[in-house]
Amino acid sequence: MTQTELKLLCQQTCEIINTVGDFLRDELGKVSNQQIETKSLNSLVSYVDKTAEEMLVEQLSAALPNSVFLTEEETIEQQKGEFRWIIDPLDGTTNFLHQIPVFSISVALQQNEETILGVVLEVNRNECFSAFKNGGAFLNDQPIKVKANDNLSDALIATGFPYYDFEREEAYFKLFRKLIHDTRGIRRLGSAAVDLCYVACGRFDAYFEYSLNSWDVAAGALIVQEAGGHVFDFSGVNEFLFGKEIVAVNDGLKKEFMELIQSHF
Ligand code: 2AM
Ligand code: CA
Repeated sequence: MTQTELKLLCQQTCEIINTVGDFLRDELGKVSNQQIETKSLNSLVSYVDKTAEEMLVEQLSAALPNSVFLTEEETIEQQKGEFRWIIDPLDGTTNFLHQIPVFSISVALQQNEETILGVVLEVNRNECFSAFKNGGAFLNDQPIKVKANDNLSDALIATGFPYYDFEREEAYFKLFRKLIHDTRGIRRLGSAAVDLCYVACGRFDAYFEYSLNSWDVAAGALIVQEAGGHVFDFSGVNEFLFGKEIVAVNDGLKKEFMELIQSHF
């Protein structure tokens, strides 16, 4: 795919994701307790996630014929192929169901298993973050950059608390304790895709979490990289997509923050 085609597809993806964002906004507050299923410990889903996914699959298939899908709700057969969309139709389902205003839609496109496009819509603020490979990162058409900060004491850190996998909680909370002393503070928004986009646009300096899935991070990770930031797994290599652990950090704090992660995990 040429850069021009990729740019066009990125714009189309933003338009598609916006129509699904309208649907999520319309459904907010309408889901009854009987309509909520528990997939696994603390992992919730409703018709909203599934319908949003079906809307995305239909429109993205039309935008890129012969593409295949890896999706959280598995409303379509999960396949591998040259062009594969990795989709979370509602990232932050718990927030959505509790009417806490941080949730998003995350769509990434891979070509031969390399991520080439990422779009995340933060629904409540109507902020569309996007990036394509070697094309830079954008927030509603404005270019974005990670924060120029190399001072840990001035850094605002995002994380996700463990909510079902408590195997590494000791290491996690030891690092948490260190960070509340050594940084400006820690936030837990509840949508990994939004956390990553907030690192990309400089609102957060760094973000770390474990036990995530590829659809939570695929789009946001490219957006961070294209905004001049870095994304790793906890060991400092590139296995963040399927490795179930991720660190995103601005350029100035890369070395110091990765040393902190590696000394705890
Ligand atoms: P999801 O809403 O798509 O499942 C943040 O910790 C990440 O974990 C989110 O991206 C969210 O993605 C996922 N998650 C799933 N269940 C959660 C829960 N009960 N509390 C917090 N995050 C949850
Ligand atoms: Ca989800």
